[in-house]
Amino acid sequence: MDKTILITGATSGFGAAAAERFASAGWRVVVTGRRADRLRQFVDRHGADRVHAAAFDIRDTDAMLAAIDAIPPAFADIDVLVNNAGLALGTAPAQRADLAQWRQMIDTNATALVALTHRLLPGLIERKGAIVNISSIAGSYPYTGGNVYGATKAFVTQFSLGLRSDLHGTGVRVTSIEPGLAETEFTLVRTSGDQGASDKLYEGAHPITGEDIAETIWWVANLPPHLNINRLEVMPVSQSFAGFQIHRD
Ligand code: NDP
Ligand code: 8X3
Repeated sequence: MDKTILITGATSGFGAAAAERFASAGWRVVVTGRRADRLRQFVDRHGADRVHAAAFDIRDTDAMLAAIDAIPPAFADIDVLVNNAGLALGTAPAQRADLAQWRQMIDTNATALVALTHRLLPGLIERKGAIVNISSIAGSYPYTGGNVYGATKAFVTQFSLGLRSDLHGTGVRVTSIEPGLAETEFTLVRTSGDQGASDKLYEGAHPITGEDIAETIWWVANLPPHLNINRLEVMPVSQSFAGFQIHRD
């Protein structure tokens, strides 16, 4: 397979599973994230001829641009960009939320995603590549405490649809994948390391796994070139919809 994929947030969860999926199938994979040790382990497992690791904080645009410029020639022609790095922080309602956490979610989930996409777009157009954005059901269905996290994901979904429109005629494919309850490090991060809360949330729910979403990304990226999946909402069978809340005097 003579193709290259760049996956952000490849140190854990969906990103790590997707990196594994594509590297195992013989793609060249550029993996990014802040935890350099995990990226190095991935290179050690698959070999430096198949995997290039770029460790940076994606909120730091200069560091991100420098890391992209430093990608070795063998990995520089990126065919598929997976914008996966992201996080939720906190579950407090807006009136009790931490503004710094809100800013971190916006900077990571929205601003950084836009900056990286902007940097890679010319090459993706040249190669008729693909962009896969990891959004969330939280971008479509509001829930208490989801406030800014949900808003960043609504942004990701709408940005994906806008890109589709702008890229009309270029052959570049754009997909917004919108997962529901998935067991990764997501809840550990959201709760600032509360393993008990994370275990409790997923217990008995048979949540989505990293491998499930990796397989979804694989499917989307390997469809015949005349097909584009615009939006893909994925939930575990155990998750569905509930009603509105009503406050009474
Ligand atoms: P994880 O916490 O397991 O993985 C998140 C990844 O994002 C990590 O690799 C982390 O790398 C990276 N990341 C976070 N902040 C930064 C940063 N500032 N700079 C660089 N990399 C960063 O969670 P998931 O795999 O679940 O999350 C992946 C995506 O899926 C996110 O966008 C999330 O919002 C979305 N999602 C998750 C769902 C879920 O229920 N799990 C459901 C729907 C969507 P590192 O810490 O090494 O920097
Ligand atoms: C993660 C899904 O429902 O926890 O994006 O917000 S949810």
